[in-house]
Amino acid sequence: MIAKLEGKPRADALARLAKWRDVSGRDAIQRALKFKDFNEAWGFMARVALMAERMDHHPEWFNVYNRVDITLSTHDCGGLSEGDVKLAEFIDAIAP
Ligand code: HBI
Repeated sequence: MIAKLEGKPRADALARLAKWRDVSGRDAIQRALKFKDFNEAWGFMARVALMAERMDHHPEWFNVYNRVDITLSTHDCGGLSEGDVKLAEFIDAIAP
């Protein structure tokens, strides 16, 4: 069973993820990204998808042309977990 991230480890992790916002009404984080065009957005999504498969941890996302809105949460624990933090950090590292 995956542990829900709580207490100080959670606060510390969220403090590092300055570009991510809490989602109202659920235990999840969200970041909106904008790219030059669809090609760049899709290239980014492909890299995230490969990492998501490696991690067995997947984003919820919405893409229109050069926009990608990403929500991270862990369904297996009904909230935020270390997997969400790791995936968010990877996304931050490759985001424009
Ligand atoms: N991705 N975000 C997220 N949350 C999960 O709980 C999750 C996942 N990817 C795969 C996965 N769980 C598997 O453990 C199975 O539940 C399919």
